[in-house]
Amino acid sequence: MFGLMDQFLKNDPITLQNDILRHVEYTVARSRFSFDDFEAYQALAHSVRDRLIERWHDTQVHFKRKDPKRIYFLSLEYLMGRFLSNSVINLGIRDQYADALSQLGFEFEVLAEQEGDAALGNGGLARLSACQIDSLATLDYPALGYGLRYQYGLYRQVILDGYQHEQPYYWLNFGNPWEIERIHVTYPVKFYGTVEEEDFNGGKRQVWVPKETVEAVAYDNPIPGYGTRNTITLRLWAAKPSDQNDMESYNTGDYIDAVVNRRTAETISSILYPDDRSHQGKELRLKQQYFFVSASLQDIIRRFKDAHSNFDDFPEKVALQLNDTHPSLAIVEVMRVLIDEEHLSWSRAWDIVCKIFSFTTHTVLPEGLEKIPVDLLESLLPRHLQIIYDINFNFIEKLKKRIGLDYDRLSRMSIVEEGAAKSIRMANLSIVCSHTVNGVSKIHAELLKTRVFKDFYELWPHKFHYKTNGVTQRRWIVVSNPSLCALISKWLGTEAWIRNLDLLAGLQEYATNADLHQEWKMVRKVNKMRLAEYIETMSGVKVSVDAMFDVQIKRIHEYKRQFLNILGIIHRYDCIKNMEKNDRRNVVPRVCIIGGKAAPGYEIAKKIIKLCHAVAEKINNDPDVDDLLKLVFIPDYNVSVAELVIPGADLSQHISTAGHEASGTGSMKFLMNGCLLLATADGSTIEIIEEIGADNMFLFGAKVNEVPVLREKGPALKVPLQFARVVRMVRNGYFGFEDYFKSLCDSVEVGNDFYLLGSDFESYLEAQAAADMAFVDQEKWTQMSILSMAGSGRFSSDRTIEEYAEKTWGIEPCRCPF
Ligand code: DL6
Repeated sequence: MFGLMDQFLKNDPITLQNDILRHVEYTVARSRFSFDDFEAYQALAHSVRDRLIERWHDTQVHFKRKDPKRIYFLSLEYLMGRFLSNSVINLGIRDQYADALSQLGFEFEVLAEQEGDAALGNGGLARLSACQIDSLATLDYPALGYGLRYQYGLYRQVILDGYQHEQPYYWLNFGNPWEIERIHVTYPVKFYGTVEEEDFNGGKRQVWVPKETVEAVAYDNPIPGYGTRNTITLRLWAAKPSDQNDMESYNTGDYIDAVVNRRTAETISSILYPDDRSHQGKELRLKQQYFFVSASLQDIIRRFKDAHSNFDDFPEKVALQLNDTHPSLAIVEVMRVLIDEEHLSWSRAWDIVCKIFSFTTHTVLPEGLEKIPVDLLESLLPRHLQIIYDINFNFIEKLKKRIGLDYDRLSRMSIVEEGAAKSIRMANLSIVCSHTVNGVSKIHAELLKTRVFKDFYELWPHKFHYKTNGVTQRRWIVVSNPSLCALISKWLGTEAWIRNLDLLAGLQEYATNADLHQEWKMVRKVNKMRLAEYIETMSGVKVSVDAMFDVQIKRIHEYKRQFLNILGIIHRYDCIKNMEKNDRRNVVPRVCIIGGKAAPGYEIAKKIIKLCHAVAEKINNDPDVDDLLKLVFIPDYNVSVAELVIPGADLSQHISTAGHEASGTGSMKFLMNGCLLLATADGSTIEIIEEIGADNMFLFGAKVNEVPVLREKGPALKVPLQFARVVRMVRNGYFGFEDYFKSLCDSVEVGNDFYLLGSDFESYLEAQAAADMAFVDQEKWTQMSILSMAGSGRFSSDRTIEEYAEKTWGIEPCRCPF
């Protein structure tokens, strides 16, 4: 069957050109004789989408026929970025499209720039989901990702006078050719109401009588694998009004109100919550979580029932991955559906639940652990609250038998947190009900076992594992750094590394090869020129590509210590200013680049952004330093900006206080692009050291176990004079705005410096000085750069996903035949 239908759509330049023109005329509805870049992009995207759909259909048919165990990946956030370049590369038809377009008078790269980012997430967790979806498709796993189709993605960051302002990002304004609306795939999702008791089979049972219904409509985004025909689905749900609510209003003649009320249904999927630190029990957030979980489970159960009649087979066919606690209501919903709708006994339902869920946590911060107020749950999902109480009762009874009446521990481990405001601890619920709890790096797993979830680890050590994060080389080398991609393939003599990143190790033997050095430097220079041009356009600052490009791009958080970076820059500036003119010749020129968004309500993070601008203003306009030091803030950091910045970076900073970054994935992207790391021994950096060696990086700072000891010292902690001096410069208004920066300075005063900027400052400066020295010796630097990228093989998300598939989900590849 596949032989006959293979390649229904051809990919030769003439066919592609006709295809694009046909879409200009009939999809975009512009004349094929006159259309602009954006219209050309739209037509191009539709032409690519046709090819995606063909493979996607074939994959779904194949999966249906084979009926393998599937992994359902539940995540409230995905930072997909742009689709065009990634799609044509994974489909293997980028060059054909580039040829076809050039004959039509368009340039592929120019059209690719027309696309906006799909920014349906906040930070690391959300980008990780996107990388993992790419790997699931590439490795042929029978997978389906579920999420929410927010109409407002992550806010746009606008900088006015150095202050961050947030602007809504209505990303669907110009349409979205990459999704397919499935109007026939809709499910009712219910809220509110009461729980009634009714007679059933000679006994009693609880029945939820909901009060409000919202329809979930599926929007499918085909995700192509690389080097395979497999194209899997990312299914995002949008909320639409349901006719079921309105009958009464219409009957009472309240037509206008009824129509206005319908519109409120749509708010459920309208907006992404913009804070990645904590969620303070907001009703809309809970509605979003349940809406997405309920629709996804109806879809999953419908698919299972199409081919099976006995729920005891469910764990043979279904694995459910909880991407952090955000989707953990899924556990309760499966219990409810199995008991209340499918009429299974509690113990049969519980047995199934315990076999299907795995949970990955992405934080070590206590404020990152979600809690849902009981009164909110009681009003929105009364039956679910009952089920949670029952799960907790059974758990605590069993626990008492294991550990006795240790009330402190029982209360710490309880799913229900007692107190003035009673709440449900979603992490405890997820651990109790999942067969596996995964951390995202080796050190993160250790912290989970010894600190965050110590009680649970002691009870169930077998549940605790880790899968070190990874990122996809398709996006982070092939799409974003085409010249490096070509160079690697040339020197390895194969493109096989695009599916097997371990092959990069083959470059180690050429680390001192003069020809490679020359080509390497050329590639890096071109990428730096591209970045310099972007910097000038964005900020008006001209930078020299001979300077070291030193980058820190990530969400702004106190623990990520962008403030430490800025204080280091002030120190560098201060040193240059205080130098004799002649000595300035020995200074290694630097361009310091910082980018990232602060959560809208995170005051200190917003002050860090303002400080960066205030310092930049001073330095960039000081003729004394000239090209020796520049500081630029890149606004509105997102996936596409990262694709441009990372290939142009010489040095990147990953400088969180040890024990705070669960993993970190930015470092992996920089590493793959031959950028050297300046880092603390935190998160996945510890494993990066194992792969490339401490000699090829610039490490500094307190180790994880030293951090609590240093904190204990409090006011007795020693901080270097240089630190006190640079903080004083900020405090005394050297950069202006002294009142505004006061609380920021207070946060690092001795005795108050929770993130230990002061005690790490000296070793931070030493690491920076070592980076300067290494940069002077360009041959040595290039060698370190080659060895960094050659050692990055372990940090492919393909490796992570294979580990999940084998060790956690128990699934096998299911490859669609060509
Ligand atoms: O696991 C992906 C990513 C880690 O690399 C980061 O270290 C971690 O901060 C991030 N967490 C989040 C928000 N977490 N929650 N919940 O993005 O996850």
